[in-house]
Amino acid sequence: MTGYETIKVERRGRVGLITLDRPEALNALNTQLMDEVVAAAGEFDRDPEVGALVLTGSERAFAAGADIKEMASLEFADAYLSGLFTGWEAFTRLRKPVVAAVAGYALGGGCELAMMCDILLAADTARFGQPEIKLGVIPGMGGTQRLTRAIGKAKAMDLVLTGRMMDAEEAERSGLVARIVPVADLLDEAVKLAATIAEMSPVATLMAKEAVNRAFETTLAEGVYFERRLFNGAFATADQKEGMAAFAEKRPPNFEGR
Ligand code: CO8
Repeated sequence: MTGYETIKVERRGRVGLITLDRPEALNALNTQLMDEVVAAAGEFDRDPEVGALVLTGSERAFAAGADIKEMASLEFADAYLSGLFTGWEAFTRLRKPVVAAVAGYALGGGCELAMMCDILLAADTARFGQPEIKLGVIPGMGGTQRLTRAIGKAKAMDLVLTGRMMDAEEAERSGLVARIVPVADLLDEAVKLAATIAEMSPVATLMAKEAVNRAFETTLAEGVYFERRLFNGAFATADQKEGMAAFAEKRPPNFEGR
């Protein structure tokens, strides 16, 4: 995992940590950064020693959006034919849980990238917004859809149509973020959270992520049916036997991922 120029990548125990690192542009998401994040995250996703990922930025910005300077002179055909930024779709197909640790600005594509993650942990300094309307465009990496699902139409319209930012308190109140922590503790808390997830049965963890995400793609009846199939399937794993035996024997489980 070397040779990256726009991100830093490290392992902390069973947690794969990716840090966006374009400080000169407040971590604006250009094509190189997208390709590097997708490559590094994909490697962690395939690594059996990794159980969960953390994606973070700097104290000043998680990411201040897609790179406006890269996009400014594009014509329709350039954007359409190149499939501009569609590489991020691979990020949404990661199978392991990803914790977004957000401090400072998470704007435009930055907010959209945070919403592609599975759990959003915010520093008290975090500020979220979809300011694309002020640039004469609209969100293009899922913002109108994921934000609306996360916080409902009223607030999504408010943010998308005015481009205003919301602070961490409002984001938590609205259901966008799971928890707020002091900015100084953000990374430690995010890694701790990911490490907790990484201690669970890997099979059950992937099943749980898959099942929750299904809720956004299907009807309630189909979603419950999908969940039941996975739930029943969990009884074919050694980890289910171990988890339930450990409970009965009043000891911590030792999951082997089988
Ligand atoms: N792109 C490129 N460069 C950026 C970006 C960005 N999104 N944001 C900040 N920068 C750069 C600035 O240009 C500046 O560089 P320089 O020093 O060379 O001028 C440097 O980062 C520092 O920024 P500021 O001096 O502006 O810092 P401030 O603290 O004064 O302001 C803000 C911080 C409020 C975050 C401000 O930088 C800002 O408003 N940034 C733009 C936010 C924005 O509009 N984001 C949305 C971008 S559009 C988008 O994300 C669309 C996504 C969908 C695309 C999908 C296509 C299919």
